[in-house]
Amino acid sequence: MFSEKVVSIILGGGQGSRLYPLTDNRSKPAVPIAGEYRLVDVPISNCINSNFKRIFVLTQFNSASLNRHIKNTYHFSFFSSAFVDVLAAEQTPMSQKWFQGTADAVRQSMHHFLKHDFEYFLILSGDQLYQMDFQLMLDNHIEKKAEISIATIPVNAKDATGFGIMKTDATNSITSFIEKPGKDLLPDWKSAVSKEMEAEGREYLASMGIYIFNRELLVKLMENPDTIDFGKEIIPQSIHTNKVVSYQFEGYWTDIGNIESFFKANLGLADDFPEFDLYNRSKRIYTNARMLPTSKVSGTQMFKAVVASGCIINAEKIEYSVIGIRSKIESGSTVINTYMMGSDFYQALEEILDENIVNMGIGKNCYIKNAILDKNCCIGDHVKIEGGPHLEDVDTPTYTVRDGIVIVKKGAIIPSNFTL
Ligand code: ADQ
Ligand code: ADP
Repeated sequence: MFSEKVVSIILGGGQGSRLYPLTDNRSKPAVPIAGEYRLVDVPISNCINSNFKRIFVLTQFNSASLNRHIKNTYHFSFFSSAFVDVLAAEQTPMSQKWFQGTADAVRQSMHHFLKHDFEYFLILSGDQLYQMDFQLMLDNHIEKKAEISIATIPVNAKDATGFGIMKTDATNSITSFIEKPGKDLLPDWKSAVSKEMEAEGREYLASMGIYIFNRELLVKLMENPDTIDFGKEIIPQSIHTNKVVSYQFEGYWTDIGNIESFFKANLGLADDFPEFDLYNRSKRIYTNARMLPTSKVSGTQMFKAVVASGCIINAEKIEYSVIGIRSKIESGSTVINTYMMGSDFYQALEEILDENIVNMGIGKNCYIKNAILDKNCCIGDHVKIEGGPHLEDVDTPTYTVRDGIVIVKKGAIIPSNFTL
């Protein structure tokens, strides 16, 4: 049985331009992370682990890979009314437009939610890495008789400008809120935090973009068509008229909304003790059970390497990298600081033996550093791709450079002897 009180809504992304080119031909929730998961698996798994099993994923465009992933992954018992449904922006007689923002996405989809019996909306972002028990947040919401709860986390001044920042009173009710304050405004927004947080310089209380709303209140707030975003309009307006409470989270949480943070969060999984813990049974992250064969490795020196299932690796060296499902890396190749997403399928043997075809994966004697290789990349022999601050941002048909990270696009063919 699951909690009948809650319907969860995952905001699966607007245009996804900050994650371009990973979002070029798939919706943001379908972006592969950590070698064998998709971004959307994180919030969905947190919901399931919290026993909130009626879940909607709102996305700006319908992608085949997202639908396939959800359909193949989240099966509930025939007798259960648990579900994960993808709702893509759609034209209706009432609305002809794409989702204009987070609140607008919820407004346009409201008729789907209200078909269910529930008391609370749980609203989540789709691009964050964290493991959180939302039931504890709901308990706090009920105990405090809140109308809206916002999950919060102390952050430092550098990060504070990218988040909603708030101040609270002694009972943790939110008294003021500012969305993404400029540097000049920051000094006014410090909060009293624990000694530990103060020592780390984390003195600003940030919104994690995770909200609980009492059902009737959110329905009422949605009646005003001018409210587009939760962070810009709904939350700042509500703190003056409703009881809005902060629920402080103590664990690891990171926003992975842009290429740099996405890259760091993935490579962080190769640390000795990753902050995002994929090995904890009670905080399990679910994904498609693909029944892939085990990975096969030969002659490779590996240092801090995360290797997913179904790989065939004959590389010379892999260092501080995440190697995704069905990856192939040939002999003599070195891969450093790289997230290789892997492949959607294995090539047929006759294709692999055809000398005129650049095979999927990384060929012989390549050197790949500071890069993201999207799914199904075909990298020839003797290819050198080295990202770093020396590279300017650029977008080509086969690769993009952002913040010194080279992103080889999905299915791109990089011919032998290519150098970057
Ligand atoms: P941001 O993350 O900047 O700040 P936003 O861009 O609105 O806010 O994204 C929130 C979530 O909604 C993301 O997962 C995003 O992909 C998704 N989203 C955005 N536009 C969407 C649309 N049109 N349709 C569907 N989904 C959409 C918010 C809050 C801050 C808070 C940070 C924490 O506004 O107050 O500090 O989250 O990350
Ligand atoms: P995954 O969760 O494994 O990434 P997806 O559903 O996104 O799964 O896509 C991978 C699946 O798509 C493969 O298991 C394969 O069945 C199929 N597939 C995609 N592209 C091809 C292709 N070009 N040839 C054969 N199968 C393909």
